[in-house]
Amino acid sequence: PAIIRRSDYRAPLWLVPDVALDFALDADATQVRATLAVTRNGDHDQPLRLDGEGLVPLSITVDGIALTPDQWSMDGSALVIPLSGNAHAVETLVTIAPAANTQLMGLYASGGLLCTQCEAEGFRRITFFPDRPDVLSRYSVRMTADKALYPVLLANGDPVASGDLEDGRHWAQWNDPFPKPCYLFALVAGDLACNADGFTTMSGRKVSLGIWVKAADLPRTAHAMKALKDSMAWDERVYGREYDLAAFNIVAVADFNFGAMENKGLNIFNSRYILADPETATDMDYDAVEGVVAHEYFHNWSGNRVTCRDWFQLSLKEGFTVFRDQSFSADMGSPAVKRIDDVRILRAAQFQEDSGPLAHPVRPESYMEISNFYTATIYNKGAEVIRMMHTLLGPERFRAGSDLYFDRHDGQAATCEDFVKAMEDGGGIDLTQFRLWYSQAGTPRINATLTHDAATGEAILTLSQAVPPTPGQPDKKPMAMPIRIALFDRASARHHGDALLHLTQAEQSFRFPGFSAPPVLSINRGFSAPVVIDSDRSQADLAFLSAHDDDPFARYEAMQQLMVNVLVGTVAGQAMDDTPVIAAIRDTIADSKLDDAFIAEAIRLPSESYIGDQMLLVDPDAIHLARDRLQAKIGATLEQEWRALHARTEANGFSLSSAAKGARKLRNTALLYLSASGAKDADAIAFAQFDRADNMTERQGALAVLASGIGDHREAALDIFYNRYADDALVLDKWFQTQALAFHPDTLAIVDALGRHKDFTLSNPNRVRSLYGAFAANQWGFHQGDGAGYRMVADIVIALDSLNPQTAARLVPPLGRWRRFDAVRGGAMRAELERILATPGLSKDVTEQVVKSLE
Ligand code: BAL
Ligand code: ZN
Repeated sequence: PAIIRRSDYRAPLWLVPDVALDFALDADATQVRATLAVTRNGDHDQPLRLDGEGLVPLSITVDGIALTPDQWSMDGSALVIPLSGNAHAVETLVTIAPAANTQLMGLYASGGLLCTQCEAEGFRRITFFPDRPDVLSRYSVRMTADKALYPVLLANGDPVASGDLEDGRHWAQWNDPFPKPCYLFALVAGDLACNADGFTTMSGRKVSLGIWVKAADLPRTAHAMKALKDSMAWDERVYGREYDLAAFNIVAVADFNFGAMENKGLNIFNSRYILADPETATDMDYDAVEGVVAHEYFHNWSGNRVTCRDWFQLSLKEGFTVFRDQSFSADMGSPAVKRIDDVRILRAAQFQEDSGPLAHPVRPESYMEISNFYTATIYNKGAEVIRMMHTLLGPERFRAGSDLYFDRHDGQAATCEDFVKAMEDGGGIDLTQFRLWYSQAGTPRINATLTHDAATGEAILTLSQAVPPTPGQPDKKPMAMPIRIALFDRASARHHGDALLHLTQAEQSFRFPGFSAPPVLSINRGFSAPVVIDSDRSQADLAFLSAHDDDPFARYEAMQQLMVNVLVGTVAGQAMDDTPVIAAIRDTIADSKLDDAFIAEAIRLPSESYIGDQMLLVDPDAIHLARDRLQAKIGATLEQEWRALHARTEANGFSLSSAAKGARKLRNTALLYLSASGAKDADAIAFAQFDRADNMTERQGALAVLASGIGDHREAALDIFYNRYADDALVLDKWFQTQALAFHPDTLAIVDALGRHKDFTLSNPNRVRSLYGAFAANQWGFHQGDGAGYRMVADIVIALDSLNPQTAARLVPPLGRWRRFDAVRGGAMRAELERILATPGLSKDVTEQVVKSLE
């Protein structure tokens, strides 16, 4: 496949200020008539070139006159029309088949609905158009459809008119006054019920809000509606951004490649990020609904009003919007726990990506298939880059920078450089060196050494940095970053305040006077920079910080590092002293000043894959054994504590308060450790929690414990769960996922059998991710034995590629980590990549991921 390069960017030759679309909707054959007002952009004699994919023009007219076959041509799948003047009206007619669209890109059918997904390049599957984000158009959209099948017709912008037709069909017209790129186009037709509400903006305009779902799902939309209204108010308060149309609609669909999509005025969501009630959604699901609703809403400014010039700038909207949704969720709940969760996700997904064959900068230089670049690097590292600017500038100057960015670029397709420049100009800062965060891939490693000069009473912190080589980038320059630290006096367990250090050089020393004795270093507080810190802090210092650090993230981190050191040492065959870990856990659960949610985060063992990430060569079996044994020992040593905690966190009645959510989290953790203790009644206690729970958090928590064991209640619980939720796709996903993630010796065979279960289907991305996405993230299961796990995932990649290449390509990266495993495993992983690559007709999505993974 061809490689698209950032350096090849050229402004569009033709612009399309206005578009009129007329859809005669039908699941099998939809007619699309598109009328484009096109204008020549600049002084050139190039023809109009319209992207298309799988389209055949049934008629083409220019200024009302039908073209003869010699007046247009196809270049590959693009339509090329020479035009004489500088402005014309070009009309095309095509027929598309939504029901046959298994890629879920363009216009497709899902559960009786017709809906669209156009980002990044799906619009070209609907009609001929310059499908690039720097062509902004005003859209007017007319839809006609069978009224019985599709009583609701929605599109971007505001509704203008509607009416009935004679043949049982009806029509609706929607206009969107804001120029937008075609990736933000959307329509939905279907039999939908509406949770209708309203919001009055800060300038007093009334906006009608609608969340559209299947009628039976209506009771599960209240949380999403609350999240939407909270988001609208938050964006006004924190960023001064007001909503701009009279209507804002959200539709939930069951089959969706992304989590959701920010189409102007008509967000389309994967139903898992809209629907929530206590019976079917965990607290994590509730939080995800809130976060994703906010994310898509915030895109109205960071993405829609100001969009991206080209797809290399994707992080301009995604990194910034993730930062915005993270900040929002922190404000709505616990900032400490939100930060811990976000860093855990960053490390699990982005640090892995950044250290492997698919590493790329936040602003990539090239791609084959842009769908492969909706990555943790673009989203999560991109958000960390914005967060660092926020840290460097402080909230007021950051706000001045964001105000300038929105004012300067409203209605434009902008670049990452435009954003940084606005931060410089608005915030009054020089970000010259900081820009490297956009161009250099790889996670910087910071070595921190603290010494003490007894003669001068100074503590001296020396930081050195190195950015590892990544594909195409063998040599790196030192980066600029904010490192927040504090130095604790051992005797008083206090410090003199945070210091924000500006690390800019390969090596830098910072001196702190006033220490008669060596202090304890708390570093990268709040995770101020997205880096790996190597420090020589002793287990005693880490234990000190895990008891006393007043920065919640740093306290959590000290605890995690304490555990990691024991686990990594054990895997390396050393006899490790685990008593500091157990003591720290005992003290943490006894600390009445800590809230339950934080305690649950702090005492949980690092994941097997995170332990693996600390090693050059991952030994999945040794890691599993070491972690399992430590968990069992913590369980057994503190058995009475776990019993007490499990009893103390039992609620009488469901609530979504932070305290109630924290108690459920801690209750599940207590159950996990109690089960690990080997106590004879643990299986029965887990089953009782499973059976009696009045909410999904506790029910699934108990199911996960039971599914990982080989106890008597395992099969019964799985059967009960299945039968109870067999008709609920989102909960059935949990049933698949829980088994795929289980620490069970037979996970491979279980997943293999689940792949043949009558409820498994390749046509639903959520189901595929629940089973195979989860399994590939289960380090012990996926990397077990003779490579059968690799073969199973490769089989799915091959089978899925012909249906939905975008989702298939997302299963490739776990196979690409072959360098990190022993020769036998690594060889087996490579062999599966080679087998995928040899498949005839492989998509460019999968080809790109596999080729890069093999390099
Ligand atoms: N723009 C794709 C989905 C999202 O990031 O909101
Ligand atoms: Zn987004």
